[in-house]
Amino acid sequence: MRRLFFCSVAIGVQLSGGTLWAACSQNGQLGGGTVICSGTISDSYMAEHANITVRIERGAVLKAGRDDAAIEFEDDPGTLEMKGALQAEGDAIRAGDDFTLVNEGSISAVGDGVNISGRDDASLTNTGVIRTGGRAVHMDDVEDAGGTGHVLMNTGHIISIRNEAVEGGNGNRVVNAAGALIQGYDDALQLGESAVIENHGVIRSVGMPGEPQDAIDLDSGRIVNGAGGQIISDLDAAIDFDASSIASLIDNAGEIRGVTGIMVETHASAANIAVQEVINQAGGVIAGRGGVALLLGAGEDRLVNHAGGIITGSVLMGGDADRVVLEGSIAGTFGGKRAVIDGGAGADHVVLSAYSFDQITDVALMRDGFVLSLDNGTGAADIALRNWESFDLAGTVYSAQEIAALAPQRAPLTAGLLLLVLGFGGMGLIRGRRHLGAVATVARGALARATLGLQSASRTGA
Ligand SMILES: [Ca+2]
Ligand SMILES: [Ca+2]
Ligand SMILES: [Ca+2]
Ligand SMILES: [Ca+2]
Repeated sequence: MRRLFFCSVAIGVQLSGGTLWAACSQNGQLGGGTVICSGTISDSYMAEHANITVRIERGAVLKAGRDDAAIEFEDDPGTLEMKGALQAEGDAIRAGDDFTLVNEGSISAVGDGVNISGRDDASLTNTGVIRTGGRAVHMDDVEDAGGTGHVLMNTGHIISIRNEAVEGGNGNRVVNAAGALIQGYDDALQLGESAVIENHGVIRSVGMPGEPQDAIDLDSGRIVNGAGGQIISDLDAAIDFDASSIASLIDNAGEIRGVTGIMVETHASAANIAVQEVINQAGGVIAGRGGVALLLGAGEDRLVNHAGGIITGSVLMGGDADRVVLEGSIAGTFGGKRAVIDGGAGADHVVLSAYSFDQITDVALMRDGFVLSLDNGTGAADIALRNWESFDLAGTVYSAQEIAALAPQRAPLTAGLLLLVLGFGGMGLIRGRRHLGAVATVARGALARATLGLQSASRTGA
């Protein structure tokens, strides 16, 4: 670490572009005071004592090489008031516990922007720009030490062009304001357990080809995505929960969109077994363009879709006793073409508050469920429901058998019979008996849906 010990009176240094005024004042070097850097400085700066505040003045530029951070705080705590620019070939800032950063300027680094990995309890406020090749904000643990209690408030831009934008540990809080951006090439925001995330701006993962990544990757926590907030992954899940047994909540009034919308790790070796509660408010969008909007795995998960909330893709609630509440009328096919609302294993309960039993206009059986056609006067709607054990229609609860009994009697196509049909060669057999008329028509429809269901299951089984 090279150290700057300019005197408090600025001195001139010869740079390739001519003589520029450059200095970090000595006043405050011993702690408790403020070091002020101004001009253009081609060197790094180390604060060697606790309680030093370093202020990079507006218009000042610190250019640092690969070996040392542009600004390093050797002792805790330290404060950096960034109004100018840091340009680092390695990390821009390294600091310890209880670090405070207020960045109103520009931080660029080939390495990390802010590297406080292994440390705790930082307060980071960014209203400017942090743009890096490494992690823009690296506040993770190191071998399970540190990484906790950080608070990151962003009203500016935090961008990594080759890595995660923000990587943290457990118990971190991140607020991304309206108009603000957290963008990663890898995950945009990767946090551990008990994260608290509030987004009104854009959190987006744009890479990486061949190794897709998520907008938010976490173990557990609370995510509030306000109206106008966007959580977007170009190549993978918008929100991905890794292994955890701690319950999580997502409250969405904005947009959550990815190849998959919200998903949990389901691999047996590292499965997320926790409760996910998802509330989609009026105007909220949860969309998975690969076909699955929500995949919530084990745990007694909850989904409430308020009237005016939009879900595009299948909803797969996974193991354990799950509950889905769909408020308001359905426009067309719930979830879109081919979407299935699947309770999975366990005694699952679905609520369709805007439809009564006598507003079911048709029931078409499919494997482990049926497609309900509905009309409550707002227009024809349908929803494919699989693996649900009880149904609340306008306040009255019905069993799957009671609803399946509404299916046309000419086609008592039980799951067993359907499997039999499939076993005999499926469509070919049915087509060969088209003279059976109504039976064949209904069976073909049911078979098509069952086949869809199988495709959906295989598509989402990973
Ligand atoms: Ca779950
Ligand atoms: Ca579940
Ligand atoms: Ca279930
Ligand atoms: Ca079930």
